[in-house]
Amino acid sequence: MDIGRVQDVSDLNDWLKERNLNGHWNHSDREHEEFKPFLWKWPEIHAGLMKATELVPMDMTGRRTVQLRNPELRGRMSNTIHMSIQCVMPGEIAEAHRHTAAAIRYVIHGVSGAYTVVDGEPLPMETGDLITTPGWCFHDHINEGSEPVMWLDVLDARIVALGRGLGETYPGRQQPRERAIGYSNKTQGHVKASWLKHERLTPPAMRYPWTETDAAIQALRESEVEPDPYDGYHVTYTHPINGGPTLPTFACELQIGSPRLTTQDHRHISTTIYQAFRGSGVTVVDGERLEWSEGDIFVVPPWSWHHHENVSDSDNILFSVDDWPTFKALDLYREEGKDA
Ligand code: GTQ
Ligand code: FE2
Repeated sequence: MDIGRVQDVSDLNDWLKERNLNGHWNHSDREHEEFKPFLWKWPEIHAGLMKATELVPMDMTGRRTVQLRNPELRGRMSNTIHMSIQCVMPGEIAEAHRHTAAAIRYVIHGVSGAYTVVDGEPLPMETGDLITTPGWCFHDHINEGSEPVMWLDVLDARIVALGRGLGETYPGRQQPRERAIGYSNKTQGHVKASWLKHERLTPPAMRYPWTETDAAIQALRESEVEPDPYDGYHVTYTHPINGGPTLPTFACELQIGSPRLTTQDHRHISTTIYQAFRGSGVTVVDGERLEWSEGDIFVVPPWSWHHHENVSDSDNILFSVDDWPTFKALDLYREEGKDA
């Protein structure tokens, strides 16, 4: 069509569309990036993953994972962070590679003799441990134990994809294990080797053992401090160098809900993905009741009002990942609380 023959707005919309242009008044072509809360049941994730251990050998896939996908987002779980469940069977190796995306592993079923090896250091995987794999560190996963090891993977893959994610394989299936177990925690945790320069801006791979996390939440639970009105007794796993959130792009957090606790509603611009680590409860998101049992995973989309209810007589524990560090770094973070 020639511009001279355009008579009305509809003609103009067509004319623009033919040229890969669009008027701001014409909203119909806008890509849909909003999504609703969603919950995945653990028995289904587990059954699918166990079947994959029979049908999908490690040489068919670099990683044997089941990805969580939000029905409203094509092939994605959220617009920023991504979660999968991974299993490595006894004797198996998930071969070494690295990528610009940073990852964490939260161990659901730990096994003595299972390790994630990050830049030459084996990090043991026991139940409830959190292990970081900062961006561009080589990592492979090995299981020298006698049971399947299982964990949650969380990657900042969608954030990295704002540009373009890069990755490469290691020359060889496995890295040599040239560092002692516990080396990074011991030398870059409470005390630091003062004469060694840390060239990387990203933190070293760290292991946050469950025994220490559990001790921290129990100490808070038994203290006189008032819990957070929105999240109860809530902790953030700290970045070992700057004391801030776990990774530059997202924070790993954990909260304990005491029996019959109902938190207040709030909303924030960040996305939160929860895993019910222990016990059961209900999270109400924009009026929708997500009833969760142990192992279930659910996502609270940005700017959705939500609160948590512990309707049982025992404590529950939610593990979560939240992309708030990305928003704060860009001065985009907003949050609102509703007073009870
Ligand atoms: O274990 O290295 O779920 O690279 C997705 C990409 C896990 C891993 C995932 C990965 C990994
Ligand atoms: Fe990886």
